[in-house]
Amino acid sequence: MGIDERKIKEIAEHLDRCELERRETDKITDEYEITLEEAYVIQDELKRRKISRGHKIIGYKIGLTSRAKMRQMGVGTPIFGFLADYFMIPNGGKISLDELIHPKIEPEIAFIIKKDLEGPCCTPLDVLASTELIAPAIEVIDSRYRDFKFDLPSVVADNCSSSRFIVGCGTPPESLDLRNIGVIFEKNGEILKTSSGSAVLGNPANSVAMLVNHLYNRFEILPRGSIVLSGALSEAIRARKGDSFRVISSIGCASVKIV
Ligand code: 0L1
Ligand code: MG
Repeated sequence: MGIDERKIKEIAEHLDRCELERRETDKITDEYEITLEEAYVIQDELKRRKISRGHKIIGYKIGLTSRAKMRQMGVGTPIFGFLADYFMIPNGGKISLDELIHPKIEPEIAFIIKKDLEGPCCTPLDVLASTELIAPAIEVIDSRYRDFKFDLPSVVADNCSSSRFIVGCGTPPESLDLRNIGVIFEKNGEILKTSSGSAVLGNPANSVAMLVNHLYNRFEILPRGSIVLSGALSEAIRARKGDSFRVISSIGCASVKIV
């Protein structure tokens, strides 16, 4: 490893404080040379800090799930972050802009997992067999880096810009073709984008299977009860005070207001 344990703790503390104090920072690779593996170790330390403050880890998110975004970042696989309990906002609820730095909103499809899932060879079929519900969701990303300017190790260390999320009512997956779940993304009652489940790596169950195999490589499983945000269905949109966002889909709706 290029950076030692002390540096890992220092960087995790710095990113944690930036989140808690709502302040931007330069990307960490401006100061340190960090590999992707080291970035995940920093993310683990960030998770450990939150757990030590009494928070629970209630799920995971997958980022960079469109081929275009992967190409832009020069990677062949998505990236993975965790969801802490305080990230979750009730459906139809409000988020105060003052709590965040420069939030952006993404429409997503969430999975609620009913049976533990374990790699190393998890498939989309395994994911569906272990999923209780599929639900429309909204992810609020809020990179701690100035102007969302980062490289791959920096964004992974920063828990993949995770910040808040909203999950709507769910539907069991049995009767669904996930590729064809139609989704309308609205801001203040106007349609910003229409898309379908296939925008996430061809099928959002693919990205969840990749998450499970990634967790296996880190000696972890995806435990039952987890919420998984499978990836953005379209480009993230900057949120301003007074904006309302809605994800309307054939399986239900999720909404949030920024106040
Ligand atoms: O959830 C996402 O797809 C975002 C991953 C991190 C990259 C970003 O902040 O845009
Ligand atoms: Mg996302």
